[in-house]
Amino acid sequence: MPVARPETSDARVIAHVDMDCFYVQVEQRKQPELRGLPTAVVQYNEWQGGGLIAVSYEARKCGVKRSMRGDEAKTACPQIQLVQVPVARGKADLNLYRSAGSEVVSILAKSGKCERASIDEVYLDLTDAAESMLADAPPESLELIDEEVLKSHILGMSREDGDDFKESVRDWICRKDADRRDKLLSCGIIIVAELRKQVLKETEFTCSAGIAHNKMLAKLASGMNKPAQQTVVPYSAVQELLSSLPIKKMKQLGGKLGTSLQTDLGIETVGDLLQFSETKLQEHYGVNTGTWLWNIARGISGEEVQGRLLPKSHGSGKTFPGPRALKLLSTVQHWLNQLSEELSERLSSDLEQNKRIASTLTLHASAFKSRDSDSHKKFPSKSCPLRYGVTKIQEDAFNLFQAALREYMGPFGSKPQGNKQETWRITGLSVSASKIVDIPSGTSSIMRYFQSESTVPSRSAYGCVQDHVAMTPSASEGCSEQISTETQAAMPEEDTDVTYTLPNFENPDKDNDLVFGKDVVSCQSNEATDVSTQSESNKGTQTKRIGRKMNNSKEKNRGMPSIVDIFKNYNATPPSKQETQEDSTVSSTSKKAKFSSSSHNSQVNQEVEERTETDWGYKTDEIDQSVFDELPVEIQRELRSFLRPNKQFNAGKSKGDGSTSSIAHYFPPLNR
Ligand code: TTP
Repeated sequence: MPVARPETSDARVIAHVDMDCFYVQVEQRKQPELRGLPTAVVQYNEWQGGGLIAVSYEARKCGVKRSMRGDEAKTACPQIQLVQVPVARGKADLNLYRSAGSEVVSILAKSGKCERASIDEVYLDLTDAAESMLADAPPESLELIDEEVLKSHILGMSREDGDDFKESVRDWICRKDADRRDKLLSCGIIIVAELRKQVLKETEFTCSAGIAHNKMLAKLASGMNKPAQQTVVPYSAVQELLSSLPIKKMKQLGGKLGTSLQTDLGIETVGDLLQFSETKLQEHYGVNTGTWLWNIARGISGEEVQGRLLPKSHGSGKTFPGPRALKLLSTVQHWLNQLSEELSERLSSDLEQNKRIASTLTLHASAFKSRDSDSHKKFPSKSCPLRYGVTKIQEDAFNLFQAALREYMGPFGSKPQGNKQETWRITGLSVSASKIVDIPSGTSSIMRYFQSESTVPSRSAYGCVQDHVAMTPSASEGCSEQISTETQAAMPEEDTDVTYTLPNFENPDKDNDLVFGKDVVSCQSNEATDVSTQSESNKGTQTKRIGRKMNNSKEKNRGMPSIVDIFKNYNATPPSKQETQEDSTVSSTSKKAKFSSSSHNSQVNQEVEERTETDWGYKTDEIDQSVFDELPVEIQRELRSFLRPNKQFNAGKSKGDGSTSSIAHYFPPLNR
């Protein structure tokens, strides 16, 4: 079967760097006496010794696995050292690990475009650095090649029996007759080995890396030889690698799609996908996913490394498994308050350190009903515009929860149906903040405003949120529930030592503390910005938006942006005509890769979707200035002063033209 060659990505050099048993290394740096010993990090709860979340390679040799609990691990490896995750607000506190991850990122970011993919993973685009090396000091000209480079695993490298491994690697790297793509990869191998040594020297952490022509292959390779090693995928080795790669091991195929490929198409390995035409795959899975599958079978991925050193979202979550499931609104509210407090703290430091604000608050939960024929019904995720301030986040999170609960329980709510009492149990809760943008320069007092908002509650903790998180009629009822639950807010005993949290590992932003599975990710993509819920008063015939200002002029203002939306959508450099033209002239293969990547991701990965959103600018008339009322007077004045010069400009330039000016014209360019 002919294999289409990627035209755009095969001359790139991409690395995926993954820290080895990361939390264990962080703990071992803190307690050096643990180095070299079988060690595991456990979640703080005491049930059967807590759940293992990171296991050292010494412990892995004794048969200890991450799925074990502490007691099991001790049975498997009596000498194991168990270290507990730090705890704050009754839940795991991952700040220590987050900042350790940032140390690594700051070292790696010096080498090229760097994307922080999770708490301990980074993608690097080393193409420029590799090209410079190839031009100035190509590998074949080097007299000495570092030992770390010579330990690299090069997939498909031919070696005669008895050949010395390191000599073979040296020969491969220094081949004069290699094609340009492999020569660039050779430079990548040298650069990455040097970076890993630097990380070790400066942080004491070891890491492993994958080096290939695209992100997908680099990520696959980085896990192939661990710890403290690097693996290279030359283009010629791609097919062999994919032909034996179990379909579920591929990123984004670990869930339902992977299962469907196995059961519906009888596919076991990624290479098996080659049997199917693109049309056939599209018939089964839709145009975009079909094309994406066709591409990955050939090792094609158009996904670019994004220059992003900071997380794309912040999240705080907790699970309540088994008997610890929450069953009272008051306990749900208690935990939402804790989670919101942590989230607010992280938002404040992001604002202070990085001058970024988030604009969407999302609530996820996992739940089950005690007596329910529809037991597989998912607890809906809900979002609304994010308001800064602990109390506001707490209020909004709880209101979102109540709106979601009503939808989950259906029209009968928790009222008895026949002689059955419908009850719910919550097994996981998380709040997250997304759609994070830089604050445009020149808005310093706005920043001060947000900063003070994040610490000073603006109103009673249990007041109804109606101005920003506009509620459906049914949701407004929730406010009275809220007040009444406050009066009985004593914590029932079973919920006081609730269990562990897990970071989000399906999501690219896995330094969220908790994820409730892939389905939530897709749920979020449906509902993240504009949750529509059925209005009871309209008996399901009309949908209403949660998250817009509700006041007397609400009809007029429907769809008008909030103040954070303005920042979110603000782009100092709107796409130029030239960029638009370039887009329309890319080659068909690269177009395919691009299209496939972005459209597929809109379903299973939000990254590309978010990238395109920022290319949008507000028009003057689209800015509902009444949203400025959210802000203190001096800030309102500052913002209005941004708008005023433009009006004058428009008036002078061409009458009636103002409605077509983007907000980008009003702000000075960003000083990034
Ligand atoms: P991983 O990179 O998945 O694993 P790891 O770094 O521990 O080990 P490896 O060398 O195999 O890559 O996860 C990074 C950290 O995230 C890990 O050290 C602990 C944490 N983590 C959890 O808290 N819960 C989980 O379920 C997983 C998978 C990881």
